[in-house]
Amino acid sequence: MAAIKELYFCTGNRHKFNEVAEFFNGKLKVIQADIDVDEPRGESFEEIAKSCAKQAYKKLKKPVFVEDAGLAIPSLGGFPGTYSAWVFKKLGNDGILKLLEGKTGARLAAEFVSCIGFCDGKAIKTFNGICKGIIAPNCRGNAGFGYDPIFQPAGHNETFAELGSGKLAISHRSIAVGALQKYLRDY
Ligand code: ITT
Repeated sequence: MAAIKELYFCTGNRHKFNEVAEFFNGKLKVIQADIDVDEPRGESFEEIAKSCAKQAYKKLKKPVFVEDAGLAIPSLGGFPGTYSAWVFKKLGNDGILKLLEGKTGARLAAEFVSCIGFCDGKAIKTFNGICKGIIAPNCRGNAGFGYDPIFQPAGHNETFAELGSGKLAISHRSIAVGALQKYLRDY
């Protein structure tokens, strides 16, 4: 990683920040910037990430990235998608499990999506990560946050909340941050 030694991550979510900092493992100093940006409603993860990155740069005047993430369940039309934060507050994991009650097989398919928006005042770049899996029949595990107890990544018998730090090796967030890291290498 050449020119950039430290980078601001604009987020109010400490769990997301910790996962990203752990990913970089000191190779890049990540500084949390808990500043307010307006998330446009009804847009894609990508559009939200671009808009928030632009706003964050305007406020900080330093290279910064944001991440818009969420859970998408194809059999529910991609719900909760970009509304994941609001739905988690209102329905929680039990609410999602109720919506899927009695469903089996492919109808339990789900994916975690991460879109990172990076802005340095010259350009806005986005980096995407997807982790596919299924919604588990009940909440399992104590690690992580948000929907981690109900998400079982493909090829694993444990939920993200049971995998603990093992989440880092395969998560949507790690894939997107890995792409950002690659971009910064030739920055
Ligand atoms: P910032 O926008 O301030 O970064 P946020 O919590 O609103 O924080 P997102 O919009 O990216 O973050 O994520 C929406 C919600 O999706 C988040 O609050 C969690 O409930 C859930 N979520 C995102 N990533 C997750 C993950 O890795 N594990 C579990 N739940 C996750």
